[in-house]
Amino acid sequence: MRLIGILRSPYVRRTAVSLNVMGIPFELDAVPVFDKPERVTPHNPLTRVPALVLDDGEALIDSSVILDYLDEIAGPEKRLVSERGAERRHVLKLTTVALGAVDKAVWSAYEYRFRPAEIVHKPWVRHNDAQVVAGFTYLDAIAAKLGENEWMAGTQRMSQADITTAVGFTFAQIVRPNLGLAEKAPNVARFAARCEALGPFKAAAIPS
Ligand SMILES: N[C@@H](CCC(=O)N[C@@H](CS)C(=O)NCC(=O)O)C(=O)O
Repeated sequence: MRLIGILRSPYVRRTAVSLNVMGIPFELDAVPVFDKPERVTPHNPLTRVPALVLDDGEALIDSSVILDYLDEIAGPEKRLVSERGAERRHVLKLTTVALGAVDKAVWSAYEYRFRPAEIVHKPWVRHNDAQVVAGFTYLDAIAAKLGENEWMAGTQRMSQADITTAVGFTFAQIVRPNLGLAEKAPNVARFAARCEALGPFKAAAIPS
């Protein structure tokens, strides 16, 4: 299978890290979507990444949909969101908080990236940034209680909540450095550093 998109995208990266954790081989096709949209559109009518092109040519789009498919093919021992029950709901809730914080960091960052400086709407940036901080503060209270080998949603092994939290935090720190996230969410910072030191994360490191 071929994963289209660059690892600087948190959506692409959480997919790549998940593939690594599950031990599913893939080829990364590092297409920068804004520079080469023509490489993405044939696989996604919205021209967004990630897209995952399967060996038979079928293209899956949107990281959450791709991860759902990967959980399906990985089987019960390797899936990153439990199949049912309270554990599934808890993993999905924490994943959604982390992903929402990522979305909001993207929205703030895009405001500066795509608008001329004189029409950046600061109240909107502040609104989004507050949600980034709120999301990671919520996760911080959970990370504060974790032992060295414990996981965010209390699962026996790493779940999607861990991957999205760590990938999301690393990304948010890069694109919103002025938010002081390491000080506001020190336990998530420590947890993200722990995850980033693991092989599946290092194998999908953000190129410098
Ligand atoms: N909900 C989507 C978000 C994907 C997304 O926004 N990707 C960005 C790259 S970080 C993108 O393709 N942006 C291009 C655009 O929206 O025009 C997912 O989880 O995959």
